[in-house]
Formats: sequence, structure tokens, C-alpha cells
Amino acid sequence: MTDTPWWKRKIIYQIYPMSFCDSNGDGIGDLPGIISRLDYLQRLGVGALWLSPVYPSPNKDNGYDISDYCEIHPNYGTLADMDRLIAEAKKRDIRIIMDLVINHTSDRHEWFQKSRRREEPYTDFYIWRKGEKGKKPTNWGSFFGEDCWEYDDVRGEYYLHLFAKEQPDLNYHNEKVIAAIEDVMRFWLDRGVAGFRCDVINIIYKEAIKNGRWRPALTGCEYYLSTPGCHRVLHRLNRDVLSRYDAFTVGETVFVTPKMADDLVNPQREELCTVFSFEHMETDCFKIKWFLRKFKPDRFFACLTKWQNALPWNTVYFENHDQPRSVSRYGNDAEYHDQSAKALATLLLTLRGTPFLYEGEEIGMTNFDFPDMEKVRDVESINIWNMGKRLHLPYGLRWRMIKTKSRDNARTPMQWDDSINGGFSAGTPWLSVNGNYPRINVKRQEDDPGSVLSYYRKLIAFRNGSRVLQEGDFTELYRKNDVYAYRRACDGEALTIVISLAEGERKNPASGEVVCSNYGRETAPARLAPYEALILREVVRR
Ligand code: ISL
Ligand code: CA
Repeated sequence: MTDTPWWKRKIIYQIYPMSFCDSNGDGIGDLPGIISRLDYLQRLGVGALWLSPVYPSPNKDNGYDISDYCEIHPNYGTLADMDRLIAEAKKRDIRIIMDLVINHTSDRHEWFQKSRRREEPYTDFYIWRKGEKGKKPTNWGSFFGEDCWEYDDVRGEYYLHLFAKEQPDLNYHNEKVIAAIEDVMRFWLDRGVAGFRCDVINIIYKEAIKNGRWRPALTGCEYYLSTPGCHRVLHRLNRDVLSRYDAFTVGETVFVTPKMADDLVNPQREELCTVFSFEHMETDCFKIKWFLRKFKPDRFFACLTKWQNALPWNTVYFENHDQPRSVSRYGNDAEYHDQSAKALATLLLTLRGTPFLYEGEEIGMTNFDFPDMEKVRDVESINIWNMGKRLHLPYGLRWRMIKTKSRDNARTPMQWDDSINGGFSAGTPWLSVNGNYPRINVKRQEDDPGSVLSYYRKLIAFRNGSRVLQEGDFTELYRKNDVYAYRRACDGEALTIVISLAEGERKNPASGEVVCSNYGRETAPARLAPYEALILREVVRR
């Protein structure tokens, strides 16, 4: 037995509950639906499920606006269903990770309702400011393309919201907020969850006002990104709660640099286990996702190497509920759908770090096929669309932005089979199913040994049994334009991984005995085919 923690050995699968599996025909995925698919997930070989929020919520931001931290949204089921999910998953050696959204609550949360009425102890639970002479307290922007201050008539003050106006930010200068959040964490850990994915955790603590006021800022970031106060709060949550349950944490950390990330995960500091960085998701834009630029594999690979080298342990992910589908973004979802999906699978499962697989990625689900805004539901997309209109951006550009970057790309329902609505729901799905479901679905891929799904299963099984892939160190061997090769090694054993994201043939820079090939090869070729991926075994001589 090794003493390596489970989260370094296993793969984590993200479920977006609203879109995974609907058991009762109301068009919304639910917990009994997830339970009914546990055998599928076990066969896939994943070790934990991260559930996007399943708490009561008015769903202004699809559950990331929580109105009660210790209940289940009736759309998803009950606390009893949650207990059953935890127990049934455990039987299959699968852990459950909850989404902990504590930068903000919903404006419908009891804490906020009491805070606006100045009812103790909630008066200072949020960030309230007067604003001078009818002006907003700061010039910061919100993440969703609107102002981040909203005037509340009841209280007669502005409150801060870094996301939608229905998501007021909590005040971490207040000890009582920290204590309340600790109770929430204990509530779920006591029920048997294995840990938390911590939403935008590096921006929870806003620096105090200097000289009586917050000075004008470029974005506002300088007042809340990885502040010393944030580190203090995280250490506190770790010491008081997380460490006592040996809980796993992954922090979603926006705009994080390797140095900032290291400060959050360095075991000596006792804050988080891992973080999600974003830099590799910014290789097809200029910092802000809406400023599009062409995807360049070399930029992507360089960024992966940078992070692999910078941190002792990373998370590896190419998709989640906020990002476009990877096969559409980094691969070619038309001519090379299967090959590029498998090449990305190989990359995802062989870098050093904890791989996170997002629902549907394992069958190569693609970006949505909506013809216009009418079917788009995401609050961010709608805000950006309207802002683009106000700025007189041409229709074509606006639609291209939405089409390539809308979060709804990843939120269309899971495609289980070729029956109506892809087998997701017998009712009307809350968001349209992608029209390619008769071609791309689980059932069709399940028994096809050449499918993307079968490839994932094979590779996950291999990784689950490979110490080199789980723990080996990383060395970049080759990187030129669209070809990337690296070595993973430990205990005198080494694997070389070669990935091409080219549409044409390329020279193969590596050699060795073929362990895995997305072209079903038995020997390493001299030239790589389009989107070819290889895992090669070599013997390290010492
Ligand atoms: O997806 C983004 C912009 O399109 C990111 O900037 C995103 O807003 C950021 O990563 C924070 O995301 C998380 O918190 C949000 C929520 O809407 C996202 O779904 C969640 O992943 C607010 O809770
Ligand atoms: Ca349902």
C-alpha cells in the first residue's frame, strides 16, 4: 500500500446535475437520475464525482446562487436522495464531492434578507457601502459584464456582487460569517461527502478600504485576488474543519499565477489540496474569454509544460460547465471527431496531476448547435449579448462570441442514447439537446471497441493501475507547433507520450513499444497521422 492520497491516484468526474439524467420527466436532471447511472460511472473507472450545486436556489446562475446551504433543491430530490447517492456511490468505491459556493449567496438566502433589514447577527454578513453623492462605492466591474454594486432600497445602501446582482458577496471580515460557513462544511462532511470544489475561492476576501475609500481601480482585482486575508480564512477552514475529516479540496482560482497557486496548495500552509488554474483555457483568447484569438496548439502545450514544471501537483482539465467542449475547441469536431477526442483523452489522462473529466467529454460531446440566441439560457451569455448590442458590435461578431464561448455549450443535456432527447428526459429538457445525439451517444459507443468511450475506459483502467501515470515525474521531451512529447517516470520505469493536434501528418519525435494508440497501432510509426496520440514504453537505464 502506498500512502499517496486517493485524489492523486483517481480520476474525478464532474456532473452538472441539471443536465445529467432526468428520472421523472420534468426536464431537469436529478439525484435519482445520477443514482441510476452509477454503474455506468463505475464501469468508466472514475473514483469520485464532483456535483455542481444541488442546493435550493432561484437558479439565476444555475445553482451558483444558493439560498440554503443545508438542503437539496426540490428539482433534484431530497436529503434522503443525497444520502442514498453517497451510500450507493460508496458501494462502487466512488466518493462524492460537493460544490462549495461561499464567495456569495443568493439574494433570496435568509442571511441576505435579514442583512438588508439589519437584523442581527446578519447586519454585517455582506459588503454594504453608502456610496458618495449618489455614486457607486467603486468603479469595479463584475465577472458577468455588468456593474458590481446594487442599491438596496430596504437598507438604503449598496451591496457588492462580483457576479450577477442576485449573488451578493459575503463579508469575510466578519468572524460570524466564517463560523457559519464552517457549520455548513461540517454538515456535509458529517453526511459522508469526501470534500469540496471551492467556487472562486481566491477572491473571497476583499481588502479593507484604504484612507476611507476604495480608490479607482483597473478591474478591482487588486483588492481581492489572493489577498493575505483570503489565505488566513482558508487556513482557518482547514484547521477547524477540513483537516479533521481528511477532506479533499480543489479551489477554483481565477486569474491565478503559478506562484499564487503554490501559496494555496503548499502543504506547509495547510490551505487547499489542489487548485484549478485557467491559463491553458486562455490560449484561444486574449486574457478575457470574449476577446477571441485563434487556438494554437503550441501555446496550449507551452502552458501545460509551464504549470507541470511550476507545481508539485496540478489538476488537469479541459472542460467544465463554464467552458466550451474541448473537441470543438482544441480538436476538430467534424473531420477528426473521434481521433481528436481520443488525442485529448490521452493528454488529459497522462499529464501529472488529478484529471477531471466533465460529463459527456468521454463520448466527445460537442458545442451546441443552436441557430440563434433564442435557445441560450446562461445569464452570462445573455448579459454579454446585451452589452455587445449596447456597444454596437456587429451581429455576426456577437454571435460568434456566444457560439464559441457560451457556457451553454457544455450544458446541453447528456446524450445517453438515440431515443427522444438523447435519453436524457421524457419531458421537455430545460436546455435543448444537441441535434447530433443520434450519432454521438453513450449507447452507441458502449459496445463499439473503437469508440471514444471505449478508449476512455481503456485508458482510465490503464491509469488506475499505473504508478508511472499516477505518480511519475514529468519531463517535456519535444514541443514544436502542433506536436508535443513528454516523459513520465518513476521507479526505473518510464512512459513517453506523444500527442499531435495537427490536421496533417507530422514527424514522430519518439520511439518505444506501443502501449496505447488512438489509431490502433502495434508499432510506432515514423510519421504521425492527424491527431495521433501514442503512449510508448521505454526502459530507463541507470
Ligand atoms: O466562466 C467564466 C466566465 O465565463 C469564469 O469567469 C467564471 O465566472 C469563473 O470561473 C467563476 O465561475 C464559478 O463561479 C461563478 C459561476 O457562475 C460559475 O459557474 C462557477 O464555475 C459564480 O458562482
Ligand atoms: Ca427531474
